Amino acid sequence: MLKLNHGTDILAASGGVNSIAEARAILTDTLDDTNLAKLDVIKTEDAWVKIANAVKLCEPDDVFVLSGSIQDRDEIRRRSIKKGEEKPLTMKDHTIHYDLPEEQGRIVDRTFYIVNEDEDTSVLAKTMIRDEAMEYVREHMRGIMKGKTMFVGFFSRGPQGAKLALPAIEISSSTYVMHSGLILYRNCFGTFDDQVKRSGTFLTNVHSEGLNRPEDLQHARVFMDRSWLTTFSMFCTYAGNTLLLKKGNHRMAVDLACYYGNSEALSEHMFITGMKDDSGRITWFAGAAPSGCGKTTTAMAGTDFVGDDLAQMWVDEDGTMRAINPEQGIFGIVADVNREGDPYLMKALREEGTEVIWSNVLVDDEGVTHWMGNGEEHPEHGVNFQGEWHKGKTKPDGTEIPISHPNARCTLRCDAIDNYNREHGEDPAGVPVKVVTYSGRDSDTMPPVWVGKSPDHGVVIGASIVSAATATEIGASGVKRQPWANAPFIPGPLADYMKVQFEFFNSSKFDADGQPVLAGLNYFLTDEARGGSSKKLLGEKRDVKVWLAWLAAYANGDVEAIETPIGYIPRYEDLHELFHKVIGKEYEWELYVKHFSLYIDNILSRIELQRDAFGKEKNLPSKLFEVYDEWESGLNELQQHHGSVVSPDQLQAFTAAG
Ligand code: SAT
Ligand code: MN
Repeated sequence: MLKLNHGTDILAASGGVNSIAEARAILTDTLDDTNLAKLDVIKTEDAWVKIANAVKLCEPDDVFVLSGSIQDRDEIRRRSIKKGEEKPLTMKDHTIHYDLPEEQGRIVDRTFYIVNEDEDTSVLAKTMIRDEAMEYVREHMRGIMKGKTMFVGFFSRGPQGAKLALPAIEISSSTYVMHSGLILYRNCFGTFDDQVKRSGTFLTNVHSEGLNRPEDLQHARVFMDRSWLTTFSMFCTYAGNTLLLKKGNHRMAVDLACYYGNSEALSEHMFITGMKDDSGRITWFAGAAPSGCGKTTTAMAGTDFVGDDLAQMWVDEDGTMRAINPEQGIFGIVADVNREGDPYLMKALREEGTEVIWSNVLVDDEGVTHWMGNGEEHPEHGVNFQGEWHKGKTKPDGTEIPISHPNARCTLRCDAIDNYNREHGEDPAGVPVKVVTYSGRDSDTMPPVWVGKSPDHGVVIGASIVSAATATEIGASGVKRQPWANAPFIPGPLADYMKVQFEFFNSSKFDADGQPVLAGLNYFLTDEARGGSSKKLLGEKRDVKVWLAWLAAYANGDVEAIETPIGYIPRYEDLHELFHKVIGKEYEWELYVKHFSLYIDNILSRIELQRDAFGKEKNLPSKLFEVYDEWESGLNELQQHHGSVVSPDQLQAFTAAG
């Protein structure tokens, strides 16, 4: 259980402001008339107290309240360029921001949940005891904004009024962070009080980049105070560490859904997208994937895109599962974004008319951006995430420096993307999700798509996501477990989260039509793993549309499927037709056999890996192991009849006979 408002409130204890009267006195003293008049719109007293405490702790020279007006937005952009956090590019409304070369991603090793002595947390989470974290905040954030302006913005994580939308305050001395916030989140300055009343709470985020020097990075920290719904971030700039509306608040949303959501709410690391068929029917999807495993690509493959990173989902009174995107923009990896695979995104990035903040890509002499895998010609030199760059430039260890960092990003609003469905994306009612997908990066085991036989099986598919390990993470088996692709953001014990997953998807409130189909997806099977000799993938980006189209057809009862011990897989004739119809591609039988034969030894050892790892966790629902048992005994029986590699036609015959 998570106890809210438990233990010392670090922000309040560090700032020393405990009443609205004190808060008013301090803010009246610090803010100029214009900004005080803006803040007067906010009636939520607790918000004043939080802001006053941030002022007392960080000691900024002045405070800028973001009203969300066009003038205020322009002012943030202007200041960001003046301050040097962003530089203008040749394309109108495009800017470039660089994070320090050593801070090109989430600083997982310096990210901690602040916990009370008596609290249970996930074994995967790094935690720090409240008193120690308070010491750290006091020592390192005291006066961190001296000589700087503190910006304060009011945002809604979700369409305003939506059941699971959460209001949040973002406080930062970084213009880049505030500018990103304005693009990625819905400003709710004028309605903040109503949003707080509706949701019963709000989240608070306090960040400062400090002097933004490489030598300070060792002191950089990201703290999530679970009990007081407050985050602290210091000495860093990468948005995943600083714009805590994103992953910082996602972690709190996971906590709130898990412990206060009555098993009818989920907060997931998922895209949301729709597939429209010939009749005009849209089938809505939500899908989990770890960072860098095709989540944005899948989202964009839909005809009706809604979100690419996060989803707040609930069991609705109308018997459906509903999802909203807490964000209104994308902070997307640009590596491998190209015309062929991502036409809509490329259009928004390469044609005038969209406001874009680029980060950590190469800028050439003409002020044009370039990145790896963009399918365009690259310049010989320019400036990138590590400074001056020329072709062949190497690091001290001799390895070549790529043109852009693999985690280089673009920040833009969803409605700049042609397939964004604004009507549904902005609807507080959310979209009714029919299909939930779970995918990772699996080179040799699971087929491109398979459907769980029951809600319980689907939950276990989600629990069993894996991704290829990076060079430094390779374990005995070379794969990294990524439960629900959400594990880095689950603060409490995994057992609590898993229990809610089982209860949610088995909810009796779903009507027959509203019960979502839960499926696995895998785009990363290699030729090598299916008897070939190359490491090439057995597929291409555009195939994603077909996998989604098949899932939509399956979920709507338009196609039959082949039953296997681990779930249902597509029939050849349906895929053959869909490949033609959706992407005009001839889908050969030989490729189908490679895609959908079950490699039983691989699957069994994968189940063993999961069983061993989960076996070390406390109090997991026994259902998890029961589903693994069921899969294993089915696979063993199949193997006795057909050997270790079972083709789809053997599977069909086996089920027919069985
Ligand atoms: O670094 S973040 O987690 O914020 C971005 C992402 O990978 O989704
Ligand atoms: Mn993400």
